[in-house]
Amino acid sequence: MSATKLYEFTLCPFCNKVRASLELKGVEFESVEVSPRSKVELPPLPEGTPKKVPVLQHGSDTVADSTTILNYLEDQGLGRISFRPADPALRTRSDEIEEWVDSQFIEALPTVIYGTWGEAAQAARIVAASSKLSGGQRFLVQLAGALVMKQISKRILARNDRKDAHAWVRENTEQFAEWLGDKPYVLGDAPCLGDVAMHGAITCVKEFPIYSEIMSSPNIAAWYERLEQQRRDNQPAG
Ligand SMILES: N[C@@H](CCC(=O)N[C@@H](CS)C(=O)NCC(=O)O)C(=O)O
Repeated sequence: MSATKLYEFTLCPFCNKVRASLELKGVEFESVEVSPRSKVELPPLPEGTPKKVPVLQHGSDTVADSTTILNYLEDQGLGRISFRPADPALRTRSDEIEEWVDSQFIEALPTVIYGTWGEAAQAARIVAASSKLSGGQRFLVQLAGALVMKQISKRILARNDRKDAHAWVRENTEQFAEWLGDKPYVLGDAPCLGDVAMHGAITCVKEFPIYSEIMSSPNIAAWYERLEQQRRDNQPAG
């Protein structure tokens, strides 16, 4: 049994943030896919913690919320790299960018994962492939999930006064590309929590049409590949 477990949904961008941090750091972990409705797989959570994913279990610690988990991994000094800048001003900026990824970039993602029938069907296929249900039951549950998410996606667009989901995500990507400029990472020569969060969020849409639109920015494509290379290089042996 692995000492570190990540409880997650395959298509949850917050979970992808945590997975990105663990993989980039080279921390060995076991992924536990959680059933979206019952969430029976989740371990007992600290009192008052919402029953949401991601949840990380490390030894006797159970930690919820993607930002709290990323900071927990830094505090524990787990893995081969630290993503927290030593300089206080850079650390504040790194936290701000990480927060922007949550509140702006991830806010828009459901609208390009479930926004069209084609996207919702693709989402249903991906979720079905990672679920433990079998056959027709699996298909029906995932289809129902995709239909609900399609409605949620409409509501997200309305509350943000947006009509074109893809244009919205492209705009957010351009904002990140502007911060990145010609630097290897968003704050300079070393990746920070902002890079990790953005890398995880983009990985979440890798199998959707928006991914190629995001990658049409040469700076973003080169930056993403730089982190991917680190992820591959840091894979735990075994
Ligand atoms: N602020 C939390 C948000 C987590 C979150 O919203 N998770 C969603 C999945 S993307 C969830 O578990 N939803 C299930 C539910 O609300 O019942 C974080 O950063 O981890």
